[in-house]
Amino acid sequence: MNAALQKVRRGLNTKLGFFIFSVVLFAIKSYWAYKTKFNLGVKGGVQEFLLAFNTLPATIVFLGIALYFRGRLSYWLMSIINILLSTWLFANILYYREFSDFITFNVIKGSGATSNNLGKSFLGIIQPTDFLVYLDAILVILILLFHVIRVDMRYFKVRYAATITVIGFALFGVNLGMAETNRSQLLTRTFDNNYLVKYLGLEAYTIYDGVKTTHNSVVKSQASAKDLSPVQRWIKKNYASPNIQYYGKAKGKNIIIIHLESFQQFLIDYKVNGQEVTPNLNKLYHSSNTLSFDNFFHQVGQGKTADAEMMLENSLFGLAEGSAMVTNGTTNTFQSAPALLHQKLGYTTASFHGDVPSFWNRDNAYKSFGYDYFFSKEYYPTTKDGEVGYGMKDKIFLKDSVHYLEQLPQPFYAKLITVTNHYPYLLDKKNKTISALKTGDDTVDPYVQTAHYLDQSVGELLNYLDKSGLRKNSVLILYGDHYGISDNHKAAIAKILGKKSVNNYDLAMFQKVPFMINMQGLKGGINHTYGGEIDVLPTLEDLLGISSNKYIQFGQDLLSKQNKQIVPFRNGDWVTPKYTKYNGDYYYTKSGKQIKSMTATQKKQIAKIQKWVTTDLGLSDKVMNGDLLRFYKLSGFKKVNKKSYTYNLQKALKKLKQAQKKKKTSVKTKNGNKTTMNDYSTDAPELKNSSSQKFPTK
Ligand code: GP9
Ligand code: MN
Repeated sequence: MNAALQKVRRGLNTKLGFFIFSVVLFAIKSYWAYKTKFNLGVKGGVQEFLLAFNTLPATIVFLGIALYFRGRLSYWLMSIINILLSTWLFANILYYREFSDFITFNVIKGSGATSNNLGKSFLGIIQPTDFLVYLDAILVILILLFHVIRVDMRYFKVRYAATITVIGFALFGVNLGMAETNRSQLLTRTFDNNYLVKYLGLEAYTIYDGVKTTHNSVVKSQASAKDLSPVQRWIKKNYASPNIQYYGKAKGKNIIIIHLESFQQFLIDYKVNGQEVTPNLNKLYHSSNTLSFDNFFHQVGQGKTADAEMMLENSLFGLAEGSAMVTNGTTNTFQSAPALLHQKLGYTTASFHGDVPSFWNRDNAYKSFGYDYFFSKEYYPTTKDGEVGYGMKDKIFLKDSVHYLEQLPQPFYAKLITVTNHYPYLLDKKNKTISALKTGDDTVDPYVQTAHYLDQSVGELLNYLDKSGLRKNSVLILYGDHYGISDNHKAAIAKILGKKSVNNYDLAMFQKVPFMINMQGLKGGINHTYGGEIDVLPTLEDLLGISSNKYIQFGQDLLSKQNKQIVPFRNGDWVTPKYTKYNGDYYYTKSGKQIKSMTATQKKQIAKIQKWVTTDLGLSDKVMNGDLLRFYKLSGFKKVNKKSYTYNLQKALKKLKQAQKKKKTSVKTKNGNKTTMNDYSTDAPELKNSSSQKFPTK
């Protein structure tokens, strides 16, 4: 035994021995992290093997860099590289916990837009065991500091170092080969980052992502007008012509979009201890003047809220990675809802959000979309204790938004983006008026409490709309932007659904979010059409009577009889009324039964759906990545001039004042220039002495 230990020690006293020791520790650590910190969906022996094996090549190559250096420097360099790689792993663990995905260069590039807030939620989600990713680095450093081993000062030939690098690359070759056999087109299909990490490891994934990001900027410079032809053909072929029963029914009405943050469909009619979580939304959902969709899915990728916005404003998908609003929002040309409605129908357009304007690059992207106004946090009075998580509490936000809403010349298109019902569902005691769930998962349990708060906030807004008379000439559109409970919380989801466990079918159906259109005189009811966020704009265009197959939009009017009812998820999975594909498994949509072996006909049908989904997403990506709308002349539409928009507080307030003089149709003007805010009542405890609220004037 002693002799063996001696041998190990002697081995560690050589540089090569120390290197191997570091590599093995790092590989074990990475494997541990893959197994416990991520949800990579490893299935079968080959994948299990690769998950362990893929930790080696990159570690050998990266730590091996130190071998090219001499003496002590070489040892310390190895430790520094270890710390850097570990930090990258650490960052990914945190990011993954929030977004179920890995960090991409596009996310980093856009971090100026998101960093304001990410820190806040990350602090709340760190777990003590996350720090174990530094364990091996610390161990190695202690060994060096306390001279447990001798530093091998001998010259390590470059030839040997190069051999080790080559071994690293060769092992990577083996890794890639095995991965490709198990999963063909791994690198060409870029739908899922989880696959890349599962098969190739985090480091290889990162490098791949870097190459792709560089490639993307090249793509833009190479794109040309002729790339539009396949897109136009596709759009024409898939155009679903409007439904005469609804066509133009909302003409001239204000459009009020209420963005329900992280709000899932299961909350509708859901009860906790016999108490309805969302009584106001339930009422709206069942109203005979509301078109409510019960097979409507979110389709966001990493861009979450931003992707939802991108789809709703443009009927273009977000990207497979990062947020299109961040990477392309500033630079691309768009033909978005605000600009269309303004140019075609004379709408005043505004977005409202109680967060900083830079988040998701809204302050730039909204200009490209043609939003006349963007009322972000700085436009609102500061209320003591008035914020939680990402921004203003919904009750305060919605109430204070009316101050601007009533000043918008009508008809207006206004989007109110709530935020309190956002992970990790923080809310102070005085605002909690329903019990938490009892799934035992601390991040899931308070979800219903913030959802309940959001519902009350919407209830208060609806009361105001009724009282002020605004409701009569407005269409309300409500939608949940994406899931609130991610797939990582399977046990809790099972409890919520009253099941023992959940499979991929349950998870797919768990991606449903509400979509409601409410308007006096609208023939409502629960509509079972399968659709998603990409379809909202074409549906709205139908209601406004401006539907056209000339727009480059990828959605289909949900009211159209020709709707195809194929709902692509951003990662290439999909739902149709007949089949569902989620995480590689197939199901019958109606019964939820898994399709284990397919008949030849089924194979054909499913391949056809897959092809449609891949083409749809692929062409939308072409438009986005290639900035193709810059080449597209939409008749009767003038290219948005971003420079003519400003969201600077002083300038915008001045502009709003002038606009009301020019077009005397705002609610306030019509009310004899008196505010209608007295029609708004809220029980927000923070606003008990609301007379002291001061809006910025200049
Ligand atoms: C922040 C908010 C959150 O402004 O919109 O975005 P999300 O994290 O849901 O994408
Ligand atoms: Mn969101």
